[in-house]
Amino acid sequence: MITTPPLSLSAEVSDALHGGHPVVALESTLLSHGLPPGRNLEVAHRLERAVRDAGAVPATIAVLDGRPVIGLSPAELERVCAPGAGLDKLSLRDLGPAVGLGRSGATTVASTSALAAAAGIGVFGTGGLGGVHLGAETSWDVSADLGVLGKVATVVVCSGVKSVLDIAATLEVLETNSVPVLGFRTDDFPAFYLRSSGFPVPWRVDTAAQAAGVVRAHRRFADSGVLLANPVPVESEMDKEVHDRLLADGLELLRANDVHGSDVTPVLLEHFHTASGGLSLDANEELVAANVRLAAEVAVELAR
Ligand code: PSU
Ligand code: MN
Repeated sequence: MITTPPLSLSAEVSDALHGGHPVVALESTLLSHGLPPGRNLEVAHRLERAVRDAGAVPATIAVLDGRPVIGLSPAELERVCAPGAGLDKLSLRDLGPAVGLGRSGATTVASTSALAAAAGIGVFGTGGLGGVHLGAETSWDVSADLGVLGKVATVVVCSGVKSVLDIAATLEVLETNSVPVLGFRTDDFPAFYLRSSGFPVPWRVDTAAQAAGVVRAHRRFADSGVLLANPVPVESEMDKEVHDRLLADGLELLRANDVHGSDVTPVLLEHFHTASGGLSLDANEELVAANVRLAAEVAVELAR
């Protein structure tokens, strides 16, 4: 008989879910593939603290030795963040193989959303969403994050998508997938390090309670997710000229080294972090921290 390991929920997360308390899912790819070792563990702890301070229980998600873990223990968090952890980046298509073969890996927005929903967690805070890559008309590189958001009833709080992506096309695909995009206290869709991508959001909310009201109403009409787009805090936004230069160099680096597919985001992030002398790391950390705090506030509203 073929058996699949069940979800491994931490006692704290399990108790919170049974008691109807707010829980916020957190992904592990941004830690293992998006931030340097050392810094990633500090950020991981900070994110969990931010969720707790806002009155919710954090559930950081990863696959460890074939077990889908919902709510990593401190030791498991250290393992995911360790230098040379060598974890695979697991999108939703990779969950079956990783679990079936007993492997370990970090979860993306797509796989974290799916695992969180399976565990009964409906709110998820992260940094940036995957999207439609520039040149997708020939490469077909469209992140599974977009398709999964179209199918999983989750709320993803993020700072939009990076300008390395085709932002107009990404917004179109979100529309096709019936994913409402809400700007939090903004009329512009954010571009990760920058507060504005130059593209408007279709809807704006100004409070967590309003966001929760929209989510509840959306649930009556569709099973798709909701994207709550929260711009990087003003004081942490990158200088636009520096950003544009790093982006142009980064795109050239990707071309020169023939980087494709799931390696694009990690390679580009690494380039930004080194070439900006750490400025982009600070922006990255601050925006994720703000997003998970907002996610917790929305989870608290939804649990009322
Ligand atoms: N954007 C970021 N940082 C990240 C990612 C995206 O600014 O770490 C990660 C997220 O886990 C996201 C994934 O779900 O990359 C998308 O990868 P791909 O484009 O290969 O689907
Ligand atoms: Mn891709």
